Amino acid sequence: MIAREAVRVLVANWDGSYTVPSRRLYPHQWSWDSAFIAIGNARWSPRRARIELLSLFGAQWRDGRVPHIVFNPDVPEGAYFPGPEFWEARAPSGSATSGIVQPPVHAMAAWQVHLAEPDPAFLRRIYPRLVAQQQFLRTARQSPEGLMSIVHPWESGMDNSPAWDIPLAAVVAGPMGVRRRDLAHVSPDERPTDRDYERYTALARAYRDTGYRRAGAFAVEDPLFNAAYGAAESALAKIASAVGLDPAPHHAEAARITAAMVEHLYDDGLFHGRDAGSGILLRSSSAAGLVPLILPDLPREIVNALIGTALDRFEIKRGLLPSFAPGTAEFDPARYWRGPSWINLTWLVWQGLRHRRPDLAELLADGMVRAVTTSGFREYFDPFTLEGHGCRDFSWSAALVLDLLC
Ligand code: 9YW
Repeated sequence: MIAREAVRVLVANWDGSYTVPSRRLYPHQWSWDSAFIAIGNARWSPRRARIELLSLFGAQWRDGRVPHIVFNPDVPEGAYFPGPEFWEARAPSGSATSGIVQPPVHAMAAWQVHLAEPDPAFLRRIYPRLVAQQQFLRTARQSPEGLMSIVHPWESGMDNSPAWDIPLAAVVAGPMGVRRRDLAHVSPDERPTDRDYERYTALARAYRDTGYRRAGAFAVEDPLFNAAYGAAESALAKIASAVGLDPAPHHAEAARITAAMVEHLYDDGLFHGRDAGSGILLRSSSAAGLVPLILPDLPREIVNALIGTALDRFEIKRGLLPSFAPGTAEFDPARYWRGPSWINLTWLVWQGLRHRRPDLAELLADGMVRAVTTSGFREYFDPFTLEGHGCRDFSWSAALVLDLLC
């Protein structure tokens, strides 16, 4: 029943070659959404999942970057802010895009899509594009410590996480210039504030004005982003083997980034962001700090400590992972990435626990199913009451729950 409903949402949000995250709030193609959506679509239409990923990589830039939004030219100007007129960017394919990226979870998705229905031709097509995506990060975003930086909170995928409060406060806010469109669809208490948006747009404008080359006032090594990068290398190793190429460089790179993360981003039971400019660790209680559990080579004692934190500070025995630890001053159970549970974040940690603590993974799987059964495929959920927030019929909530059920 839930699986059938999930497929209904994915079908309703399909636009011919990709799936919108939500019809009204997010009417274009988003990068990491497409990866999660492909993982779900692989369960009932592997062909659709392959098309989803290939269409996203069709808008890859010459430097290898995969833009965080690919705009649909048929959507009226002004339906989404900031739209193509703000970003002023175009992929070699001719598509209008943004100029920033999102966590590189796509290699992981490509491998899952292949597992659902083996297709070496698909793997051969997507592999060089996935490699180029990683190469862009190594070339444009790597610090001397070997970690990858994000240059905008939107690149973390967790826009208004309290983890960014300090580095974002250093950004000089500019005028937004245009009316926000999100508030036409969802309540202001569930979204980032106008002050946040003034800083987001100032940062994006500054990056745009360097031709998307030089970071502005925000450069942070985020644990979720770096974990996704490392997990991508592990997935690329499997893909390389499947297409008859040498997996060894990918294994080596996965091991290297894992070690660098443990050395520079880990402290006291959790991974944290680090300011790439000052090298200062940005200690916070974001659930992004648990996502390195997806790294296969994480040392055993770190795994155990993360599990301890997940149990004590994130209370995952309740079945849902809050995006920020309850019991902190910043925690807000209804405001976007400042506390609510998100299916993608919970799914990533579920992946990390599956082979290490199947008992806990099962609790999270049950919790995700309970959330959507109680409140529908909402964008995010109160981690205690399971009340749904944000938009309805949200694609990755449907896709990832479908993955769990199959
Ligand atoms: C925005 C589409 C995106 C997600 C992000 C999430 C939100 C707001 O929605 O971003 O306008 O881009 O924070 O992770 O990809 O679902």
